[in-house]
Amino acid sequence: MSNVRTGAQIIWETLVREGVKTVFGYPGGAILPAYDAMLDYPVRHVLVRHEQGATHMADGYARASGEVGVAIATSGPGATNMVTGIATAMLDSSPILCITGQVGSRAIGTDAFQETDVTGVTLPITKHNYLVSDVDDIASTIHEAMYVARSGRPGPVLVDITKDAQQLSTELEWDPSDVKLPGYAPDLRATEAEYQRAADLINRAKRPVIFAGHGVMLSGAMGQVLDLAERANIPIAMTLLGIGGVPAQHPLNMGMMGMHGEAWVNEAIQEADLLLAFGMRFDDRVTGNLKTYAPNARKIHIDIDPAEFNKNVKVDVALAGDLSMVLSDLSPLVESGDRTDWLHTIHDMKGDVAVRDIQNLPDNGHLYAAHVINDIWRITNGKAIVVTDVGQHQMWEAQYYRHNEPRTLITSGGLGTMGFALPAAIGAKLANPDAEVWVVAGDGGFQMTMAELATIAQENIKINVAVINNGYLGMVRQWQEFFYERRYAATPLLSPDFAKLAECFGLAGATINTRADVEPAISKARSDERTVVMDFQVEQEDTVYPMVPAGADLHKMIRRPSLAPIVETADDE
Ligand SMILES: Cc1cc2nc3c(=O)[nH]c(=O)nc-3n(C[C@H](O)[C@H](O)[C@H](O)COP(=O)(O)OP(=O)(O)OC[C@H]3O[C@@H](n4cnc5c(N)ncnc54)[C@H](O)[C@@H]3O)c2cc1C
Ligand SMILES: Cc1ncc(C[n+]2csc(CCOP(=O)(O)OP(=O)(O)O)c2C)c(N)n1
Ligand SMILES: [Mg+2]
Repeated sequence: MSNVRTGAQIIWETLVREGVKTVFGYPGGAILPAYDAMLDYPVRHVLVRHEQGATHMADGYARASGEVGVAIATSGPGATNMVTGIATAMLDSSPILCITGQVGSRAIGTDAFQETDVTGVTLPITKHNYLVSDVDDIASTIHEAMYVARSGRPGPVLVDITKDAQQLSTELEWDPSDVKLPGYAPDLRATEAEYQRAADLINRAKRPVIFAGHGVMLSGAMGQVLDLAERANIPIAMTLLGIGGVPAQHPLNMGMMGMHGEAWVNEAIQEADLLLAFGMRFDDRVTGNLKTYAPNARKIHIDIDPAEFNKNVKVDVALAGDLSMVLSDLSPLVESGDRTDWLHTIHDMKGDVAVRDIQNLPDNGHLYAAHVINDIWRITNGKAIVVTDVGQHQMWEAQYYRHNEPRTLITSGGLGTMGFALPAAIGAKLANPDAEVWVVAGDGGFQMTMAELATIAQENIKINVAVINNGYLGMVRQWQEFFYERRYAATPLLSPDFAKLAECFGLAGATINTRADVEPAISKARSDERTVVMDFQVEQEDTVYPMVPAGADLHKMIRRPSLAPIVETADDE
């Protein structure tokens, strides 16, 4: 068979050779040649309802599977609709490939119909991007783009391909060998002396804490982290994106750190004499006031991206490289240690867990989001993949759903993109067809991308959707409550009847407003073959505790004032 192919065919042929089985996209003029060729290749195309959805689906696919997720769109508005999803993937180091059509190469720069300089627009929010105007460059560029997306610190890559490059033909030359790029060295190694310094600090430390970040899962170092922690008796704190990297039930796992982390975790960090930061980037949600952050602690930072070293927090030892590789070299130098005193101190700090824990509240007729999420956790045995949106419900999910497996919490941490959950869950489900997938979204964020319910219906996808409906843009309302004298500017939110809405799409819906109805609704949804949208009408002015106000000292948290009553509903007033 001749090796001559059109550029459009080469796009699919290279994607198939790269192992891509599913793409998320939306057609249009400049990508039409590629769409025409697609029909002849074994690729499942998921027609989205908005290109932002395609990028979040690719992102959800990548986060659930560890493989590169692929999204495709046309030029101009198709490409610009992808911007939010690309930035979301960039901030959370998620490997996605976005392919966009571009106007013909001769028309570039003429303000041609649907022309946008999308490589210019996405330059700061991609790990790398390419404009391809020569059919001979398509195969090698896609091969390189896939490599760049998944290697080193993963991230989004965009390949913009002109319409004429898609239409012209050439001899397909496929070179599957490793990509070598000048100036790009994803495989870094620290020196032996640096390893020894790190080991000495660990062996001498009396009050160390391991920070398990997103990099633990990205590098597949879960077992090694636990092994080190157990041998040296070091407690572990997780970032939001590190959740799942260490089993929630493990006795050394204290829980989440930071703005809405567990109070005792933040207190332990402030008292620690050594922090071992594993694949995390000291986000401002994690550190609070940098001037008073972990004042007594030496710091060891292991990260694949040296640009993260000393960016926010000055560290004593920085070990560059893939966490799993670094730990293979470091762990043999670490002595087993008995840190009973430190572990007891932390255990005592845990004493006031009930201050935040509203599980103990008797059923007082109020439905709290925490109850809904705790019930989802209990009934799914903690085994579901939960994809959250952004806001209060996201934090309650992190607090009340206890994840024991990696890649089972999928959430937009760095960009905090509302509208992420529903499309990302579609991607996660297609990456893991046998998994039970749940969306936990707010009434605000759900309305940003709920058109993707039509995608769910068309593709016959089964997920469970819990809308935590508090009638507010709750997280912003919470800031207004604390810092703007309860002046609720533009946060009260009217919503459609979500259950009826689901039915309009041919899906199932349910409305739940009492605590007793939560469990039966969850169980019924799980046994329904259709996607079910559950409208949980919860306490309207409930608040996420504890909270470190932005920029405040990490240990100066706002705590839940008392156990009962928590807050009156708007209806009670
Ligand atoms: C409303 C809201 C509230 C939030 N509150 C909190 C909070 O209370 N606590 C909290 O923790 N977060 C919170 N966040 C999330 C926060 O903004 C950050 O997204 C999060 O802290 C980042 O976690 P991370 O550093 O582990 O992951 P990432 O930002 O994904 O960073 C991963 C790091 O790992 C490195 N890495 C990647 N691959 C490897 C590898 N193979 N080997 C070694 N290193 C690798 C990367 O270079 C990077 O430095 C909140 C977000 C929102 C939207
Ligand atoms: C696209 C986008 N716009 C605005 C924001 C700012 N924001 C953060 S949380 C939030 C409120 C979310 O409300 P809802 O989805 O109802 O969730 P809740 O906090 O009530 O659980 C807003 C507006 C954002 N994160 N993303
Ligand atoms: Mg809300």
